[in-house]
Amino acid sequence: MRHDILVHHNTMRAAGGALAIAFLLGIAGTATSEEHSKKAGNATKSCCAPSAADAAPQAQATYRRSVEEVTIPDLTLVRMDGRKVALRDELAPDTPVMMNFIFTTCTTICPVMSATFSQVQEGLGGGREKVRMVSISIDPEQDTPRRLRDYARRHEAGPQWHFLTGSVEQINEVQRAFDAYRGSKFNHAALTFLRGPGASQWVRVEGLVQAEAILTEYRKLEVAQ
Ligand SMILES: [Cu+2]
Repeated sequence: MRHDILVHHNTMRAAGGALAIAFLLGIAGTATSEEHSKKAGNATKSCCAPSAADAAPQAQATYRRSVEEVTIPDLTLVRMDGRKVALRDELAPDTPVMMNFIFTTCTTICPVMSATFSQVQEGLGGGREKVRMVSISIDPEQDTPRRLRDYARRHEAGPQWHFLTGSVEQINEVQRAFDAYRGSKFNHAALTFLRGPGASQWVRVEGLVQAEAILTEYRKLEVAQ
């Protein structure tokens, strides 16, 4: 069961304003998670199929926030350094975690989300050492550890930011656990998940959010401890 809250940033930037409003029109007023998922799915389709929305995806100031219980699947994935790692260790319970799903050849929302994560680590400054950032590829057949390393370098990922891949089945299982599975990589949603140390609940942020929003959510987690 999730409790959805639509978060409005009063610092909405002029450049992002129109997009944020469009985003609001797209999802505002959804009453249930189910309906919301449907809308999120539609939004995703317009993201990755050729359409006007493809032109220039930008981070937005408004997003949907919910809190959910997630059972992390007991899987061994492959990190970009080639090492096999237990997903449950990568999402270490004693460390705050920020997580997203991406694939390296995406030309729509993933580059934006990765640029945002890059800005988030920047914004954390020295505090970045405390956090674990995890990007899981939803295109494991293409995204070899080597490709992930190149991608990480492009986004100037620090040592706290891990990229994971695995088999298609494994990756689908992880996505299902986070209610992020949309049938194929061409139909994926802009989602960021955050969890405080030792917490079982995850904050789910839906939308192509700005780094500032993720930092705000992260600080809330820190305060909550
Ligand atoms: Cu993408």
